[in-house]
Amino acid sequence: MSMSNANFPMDSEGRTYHVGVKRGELANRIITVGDPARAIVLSRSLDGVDPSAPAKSISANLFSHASHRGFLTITGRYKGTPVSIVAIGMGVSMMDFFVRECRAVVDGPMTIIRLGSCGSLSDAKVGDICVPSSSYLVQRNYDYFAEDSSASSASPYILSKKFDADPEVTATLVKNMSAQLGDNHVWNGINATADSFYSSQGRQDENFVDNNQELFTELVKYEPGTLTLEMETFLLYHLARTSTVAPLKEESKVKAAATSNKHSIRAGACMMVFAQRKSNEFISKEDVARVEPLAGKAVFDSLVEVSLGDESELHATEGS
Ligand code: R1P
Ligand code: URA
Repeated sequence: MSMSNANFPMDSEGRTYHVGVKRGELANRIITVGDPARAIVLSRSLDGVDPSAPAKSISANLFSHASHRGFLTITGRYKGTPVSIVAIGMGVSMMDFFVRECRAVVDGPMTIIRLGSCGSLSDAKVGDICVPSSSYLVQRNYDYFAEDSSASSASPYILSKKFDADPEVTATLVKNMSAQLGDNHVWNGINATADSFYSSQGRQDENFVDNNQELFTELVKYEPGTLTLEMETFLLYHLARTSTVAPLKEESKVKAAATSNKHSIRAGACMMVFAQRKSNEFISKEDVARVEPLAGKAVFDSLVEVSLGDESELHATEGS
């Protein structure tokens, strides 16, 4: 594979360096997951997929591409509307590769919804769904642990400001999740995205110095609505908030800024509770198999229900 352009590498076919997608392979409406097996489960809800086909394979009716860096893209239609499913693996770096590389090869506005798993710090039980209206980042303060650290008063974990999901996407997800799973299994609140599954999610590990015994108390004090901990949503919300309607002519910039449609990406997320951190319970395989397809349907329904925004305005800026 030979790439050109060190600033944003692409191969001779126009495929991006890590996700490996090119123009025409992705829909403007995307559901992103961590686990490729979850992507395949969700693909079974797409149009034209035979429900009796082997559960672990991708239907030949759908476009699919597995990249050399572990991203899996599946594109098809849901109730007639083009949608893509992209499995990205874990962590904020993978979310960054995914959002930037997909944005680069899709024209016009996009809606991206993450369907992930999480730990619950609240009363949400294993198998419940949390739909966060906003997310902040919990980062290990690496300097705190340095040999020569003079910052003895600094905190071992740094908490960022919150970034919001698109409110309409969030409200639609709550409604559609409730329709699939029942109101009492759907929660709406704040998510904390951590830079580790372990230390910055308050897991105790005697092999390392983590100074995280008080972390849950600190999170709830910082944001009393904190319901969940996982590893990607903050970056999705952050990149949607910083996405531009580009390229823009000067007059379009003014026009775009004057509307609510000044970002090219609308984002939302929902997570299945896999770990109940207060009771220490972990979800069973059977519960995952029951909840995943239902949650997937709710996300697809939301993706096609929410408008992409004023496409004519965004398209009008193309080629400028
Ligand atoms: C950790 O087990 C992984 O699970 C969660 C976390 O965010 C992290 O990626 O989400 P996914 O199930 O989407 O991967
Ligand atoms: N994913 C996470 O990041 N944390 C959990 O506790 C469970 C799933």
